[in-house]
Amino acid sequence: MPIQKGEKIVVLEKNGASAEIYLYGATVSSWKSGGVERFWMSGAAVLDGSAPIRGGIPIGFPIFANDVHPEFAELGGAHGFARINVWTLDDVVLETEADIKATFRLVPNDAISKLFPHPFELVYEVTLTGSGLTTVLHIINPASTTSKPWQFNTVFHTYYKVPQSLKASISPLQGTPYIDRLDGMKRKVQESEKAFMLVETASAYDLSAKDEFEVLFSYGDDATDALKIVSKGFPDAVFWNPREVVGSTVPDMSKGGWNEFICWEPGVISNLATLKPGDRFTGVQHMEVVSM
Ligand code: TA6
Repeated sequence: MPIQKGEKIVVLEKNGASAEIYLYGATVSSWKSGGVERFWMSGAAVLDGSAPIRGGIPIGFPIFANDVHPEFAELGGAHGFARINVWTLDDVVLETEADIKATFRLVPNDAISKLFPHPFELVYEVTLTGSGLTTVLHIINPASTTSKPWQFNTVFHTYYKVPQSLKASISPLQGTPYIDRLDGMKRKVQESEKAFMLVETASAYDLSAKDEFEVLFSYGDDATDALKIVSKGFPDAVFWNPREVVGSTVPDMSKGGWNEFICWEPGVISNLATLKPGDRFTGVQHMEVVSM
């Protein structure tokens, strides 16, 4: 079966690869390709729909984090309400010989409208091939005579599973400006070609110089494959790992979890984006397994 539609989880399969998506938050919780799980899921993750899922790809909307835009802090806390609401799966699933695509939607409910009193629609496409996964988020301000422009942040908070987070790296980033969220939001420039996760890091890289930003996610020098990650439409990407001192204070992070993942999170983060009635934002994240 190329798609299994469970009450809570949708499973996609294509050419030996698979992906699992919780309707709660439309959170992609697993992506297996080349016989390897590519996304990290905390052993202590809450999976009953009572808290955001710690792992996979939680979707942040309409806020990224309180330190970046404190004026948005009331919008569902850190990372907003999209990751803590149940999305619906469209009936139509598109399949070709090469891929399978499922689409998920979130529209306002009463609780959301109290926080964010704007008409909106989120449409999320997840496409699986034998070697790749593409996630596309459309954020829509529907046209109507009463609609007004509104602002948002968004993020694909992607947790990549790694054998050892100290060895993994993202490159090429040399010369890329970033905001250091752990150093008073100072603006800095990446000096080395590769960014490693040797200490606690929460840096928002500025990808806006290019419409399409490609990085190589390396598992380490001895790895036989790597991930090519391409993001389109997103002006930023956060590079995050709390390491032990902070990670051990996160209740749903399994002990030692910080050694097992690195987050590279394309998004609209350092500035709020504005959508006028009838406008749509589209952000794309494509991950492809490549041989080394
Ligand atoms: O994206 C990085 C970040 O904003 C960190 O600052 C960190 O707190 C993390 O996300 C996790 O946030 P969460 O709300 O899921 O605990």
